[in-house]
Amino acid sequence: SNLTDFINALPKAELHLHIEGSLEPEMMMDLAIRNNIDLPYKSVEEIRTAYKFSNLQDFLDIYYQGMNVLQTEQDFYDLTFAYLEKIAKEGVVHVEVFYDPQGHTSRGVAFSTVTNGILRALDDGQEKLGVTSELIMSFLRHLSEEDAFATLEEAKPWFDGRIVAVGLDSSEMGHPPSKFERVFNAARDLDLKLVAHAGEEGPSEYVREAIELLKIDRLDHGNRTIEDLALTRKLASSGIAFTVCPLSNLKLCGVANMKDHPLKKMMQAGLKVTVNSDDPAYFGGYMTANFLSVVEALDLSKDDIAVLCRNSISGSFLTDDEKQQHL
Ligand code: ES4
Ligand code: ZN
Repeated sequence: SNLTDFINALPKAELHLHIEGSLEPEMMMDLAIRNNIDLPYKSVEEIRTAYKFSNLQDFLDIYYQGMNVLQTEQDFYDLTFAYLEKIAKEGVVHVEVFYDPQGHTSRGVAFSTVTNGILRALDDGQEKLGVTSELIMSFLRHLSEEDAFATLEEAKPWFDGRIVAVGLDSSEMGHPPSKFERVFNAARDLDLKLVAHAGEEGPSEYVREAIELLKIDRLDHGNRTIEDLALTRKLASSGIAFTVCPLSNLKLCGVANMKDHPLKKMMQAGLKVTVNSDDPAYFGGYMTANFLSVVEALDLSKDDIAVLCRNSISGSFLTDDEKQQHL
């Protein structure tokens, strides 16, 4: 349609994408066969039927199960390149990809296998599709600080510009940002950029901790920030970018209806909001679908859409010169 074409035509960056969450049921079945992995599903339809979640943990259980089919460097390459092919058609010119190394090393797949497979696809994506990219390593917050430190240590050979940032994801409730203050200090000392999921299910207090204790450069989700007016004002004036994921919030029951989504209120409060897909294979859509979902439910204007796209470029970790090329 006209609106889809308008969205696709605007240059934009995806800043919140878990590459393991781009594993489509078809590829899951193919890789299960290729790697001789037992799946608790007999068909693609059965997989899709299992994707009914009532909260974040429901989803994470299925997501960690699904990633078991990823075994070889080629699997990580295929996963990543398939994602890049999809978003190249949606006007995404740059992506900052998250991955969860602990979700793989804990089941015996080497850090180097995972990382090198993803990076080889990102290189090919730049060369063959013209999509630039950066890689962000996320710590699983349900695991220990010690485990995160060990992962940081193992990643050091890739801190020469291949892994540019660390993030914090997985089960939010009961695992506040404060648990990782020392790990984030160590990552900052290594000149890495810092991001963290906060205020997805957790309270605005977790957002405050991510800002004040972890001193993050960008906030993932942050939906519940606006429950704290003083914090909202502070983050509006700081200009930190928020990576909001509308279809994710709907599928994980953060909002009962897309009309209840806080994105427009966040924009009106002066926050630098961006639109992202989170785990597109699980939540029902890639970038354009996420834009359409909020544009329709919240009656956003074409100007609003253009602002969201510009925010994604300015909120990225590209250099000022690189940003200028897209703005
Ligand atoms: C995630 Cl939606 C979401 N929230 C937290 N952690 C995650 N890992 C992958 N998707
Ligand atoms: Zn996420």
